[in-house]
Amino acid sequence: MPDTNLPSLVYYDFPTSPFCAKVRSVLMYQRAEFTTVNALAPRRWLALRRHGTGKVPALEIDGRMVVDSTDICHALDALFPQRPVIPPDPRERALCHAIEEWCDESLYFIGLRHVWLDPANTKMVRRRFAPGPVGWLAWRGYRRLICTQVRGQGTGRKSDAHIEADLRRHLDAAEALLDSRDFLLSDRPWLCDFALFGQLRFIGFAAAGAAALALRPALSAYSGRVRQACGLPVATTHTHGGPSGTADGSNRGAR
Ligand SMILES: N[C@@H](CCC(=O)N[C@@H](CS)C(=O)NCC(=O)O)C(=O)O
Repeated sequence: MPDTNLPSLVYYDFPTSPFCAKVRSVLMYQRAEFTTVNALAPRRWLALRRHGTGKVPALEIDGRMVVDSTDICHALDALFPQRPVIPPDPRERALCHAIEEWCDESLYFIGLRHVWLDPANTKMVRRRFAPGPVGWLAWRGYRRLICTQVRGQGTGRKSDAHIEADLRRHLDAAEALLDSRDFLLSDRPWLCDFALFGQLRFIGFAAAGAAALALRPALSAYSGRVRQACGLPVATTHTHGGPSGTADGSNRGAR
């Protein structure tokens, strides 16, 4: 018989999104029971536009739509106190927040630029959309949206060499933060770890990102530890091309 004390969780997912990887890994870490839905199916997408920001991830908790990966993870932290993701100590909590924001608001744009603006990845991205003219139009429209975002934010206006140096500095920082620890703040993962895991995974989908990460075995081992904590298979995570899921929203290879 289903446990009626458990909340009903309906998770709006897209396999390649770094923010979805963050929330999905938190859900799995917490051993939550949830239903995953295709966020790009027209009916779901309309629900997202009506009740949220129109972005993924989103999580319906007992019928209440929560949007933005940070808000979702805070809501999950409250729902599953036996496996918290927000540190109780105020200083650790503040650090966790600052690192999470760095991942979400800074690292993300490097991944976005690599994946969408580097011609080396065009074919890989196009394959995620349906074949034929409708898929082509969807890909073109989404690409235009992303290019506008990345150029407006500034990362899309930098040269390849500039971005390479930025990424190197970020990855140096991630390695230095880890030092000899298993996770960023302690011997167990907190929300900042799930955020970094999601962005490293996304950066690794791009050819240049995968090449940069291949030189960082400490970061690959770290991603492996996060996966293990979530009960995910410890596979090679930084693989150019990413999971096999497609932009039709199917969840094949979402992990
Ligand atoms: N701050 C948001 C960012 C979410 C986000 O940008 N999601 C992207 C996918 S990676 C999206 O839905 N983009 C579609 C759009 O901008 O319309 C979060 O943490 O959830």
